[in-house]
Amino acid sequence: SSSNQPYRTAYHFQPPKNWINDPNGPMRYKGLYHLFYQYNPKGSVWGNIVWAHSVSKDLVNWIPLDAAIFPSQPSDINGCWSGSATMLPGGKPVILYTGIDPNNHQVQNLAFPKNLSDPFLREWIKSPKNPLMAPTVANKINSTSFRDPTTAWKGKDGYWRVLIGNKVNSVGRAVLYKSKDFVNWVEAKQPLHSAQGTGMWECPDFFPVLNNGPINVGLDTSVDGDHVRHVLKVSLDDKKHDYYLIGTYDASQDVFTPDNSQPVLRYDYGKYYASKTIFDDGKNRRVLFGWVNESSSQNDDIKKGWSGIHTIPRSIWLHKSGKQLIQWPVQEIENLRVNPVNWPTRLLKGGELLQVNGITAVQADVEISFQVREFQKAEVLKNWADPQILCGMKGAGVKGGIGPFGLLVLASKDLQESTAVFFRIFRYQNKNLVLMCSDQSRSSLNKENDMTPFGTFVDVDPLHENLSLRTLIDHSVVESFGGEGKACITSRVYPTLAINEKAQLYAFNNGTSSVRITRLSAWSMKKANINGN
Ligand code: DQQ
Repeated sequence: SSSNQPYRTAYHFQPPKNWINDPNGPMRYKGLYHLFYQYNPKGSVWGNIVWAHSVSKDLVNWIPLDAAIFPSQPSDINGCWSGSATMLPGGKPVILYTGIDPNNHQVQNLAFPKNLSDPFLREWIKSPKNPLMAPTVANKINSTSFRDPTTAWKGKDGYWRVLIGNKVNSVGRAVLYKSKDFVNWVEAKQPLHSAQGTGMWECPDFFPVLNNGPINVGLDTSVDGDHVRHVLKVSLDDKKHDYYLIGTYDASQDVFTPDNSQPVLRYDYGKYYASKTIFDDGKNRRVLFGWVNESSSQNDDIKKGWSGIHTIPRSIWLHKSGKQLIQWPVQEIENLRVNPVNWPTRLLKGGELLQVNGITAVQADVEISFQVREFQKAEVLKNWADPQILCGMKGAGVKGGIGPFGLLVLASKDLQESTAVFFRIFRYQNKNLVLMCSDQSRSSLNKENDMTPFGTFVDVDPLHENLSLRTLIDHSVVESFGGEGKACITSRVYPTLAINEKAQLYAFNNGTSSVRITRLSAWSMKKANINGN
């Protein structure tokens, strides 16, 4: 029950118990969404990995099915690690995944549905030719750094292409393989892309985005042409963050040239890893799935009997500037909204704290927008600083000029516990620089949790635009979207006082300047039906 399990989520994806990590092979088949995920059937720490399987009509409610892919042949006998689905012509899905073989080498395997007329795709058959890609003496691939095949895309020459994450010394690489029949794969002469000093590239993802297109419109993974740009996402094992590069894909040479040479942009500046996207041909959008690990101690995970959740799936597209991606929770999640609270426009003075009454603050969706009108009092930032470190030094309790202003979520009555999601505006090189923080340093009286604050700069000029924040609150997860999806930060928190009906929500301003709240809309969120919970 929720009284002894206060951290289980009500509308974020999780199984009833045990460890989960990466989303695997998401796809849409016969109108149903399929989500597989790395799962330990035997406990709440990583191990014994199989592909657990759930299906959904709406990306919100999920029906659990039996594990779809589990160790059964030499090429995966020590584990079925991450991989992706591809739709072959005629609407036939196939899965490429990493198997761990008897020598603990990482190899790539193919699986296909036993019965295409079953919309649940319950049973999967493995190719007798597995493994299809393997480290050999000849290819010099490191057998412990060769994993996580992408969704394949098809070139105009009729060849399928797939990327496998890899490293050579500290050079991260997206190794490219090509095939005509999806069974016989040949390594290309060079990787699609690589970067010095980045370490192992886990869970690569490679997809086209519309250049200067309408918001929220996605493309099939094989689409190419002058109207698109390409995105390469890699999960950096050394940093445990998902980074992406926007660039140009030269299909004739099979080379990707990013606009920035090193990965700097992240999908999420909080806790978020091993994500992957699909093209959703039902709604013509690209949808992003990602894993959120716990921030609690392993002992606490064992005690509560589970570990890991997924974020709300996000629509993802290229911002009109061409410089960054935009992410927004899929619109279907709004079907869980009930009992709206709307505030009239109002001033939020320096030092003010306003409670948002009338919602279930432990399980909520909040949208708030701020208008800044006086810029004189902005704190001056003399030297560039790492935004996460800035958020650590200048938490919600540190008074500023313009800001900190934002939300206190999962707050206890006396504010002994709260998580602060807020903005602070600096003057830097004669421009306004917007910092967004998700500060969980005061989120719990239990100091066993990792409570390091998160932060990023948001590319919004508050002189010309309102500054918006949307936060999805769900017991132990706080998923925030600043600047209409320009900056995302996901936090895990474990309050001891602000649990269930005791949690409260506030808007606050701890700067000296007033700011105007131009919008506050908050909803209680209904519980979703997730895997029988
Ligand atoms: N998780 C999987 C690997 C992948 C890693 C193993 C990323 O395939 O590289 O559970 O979290």
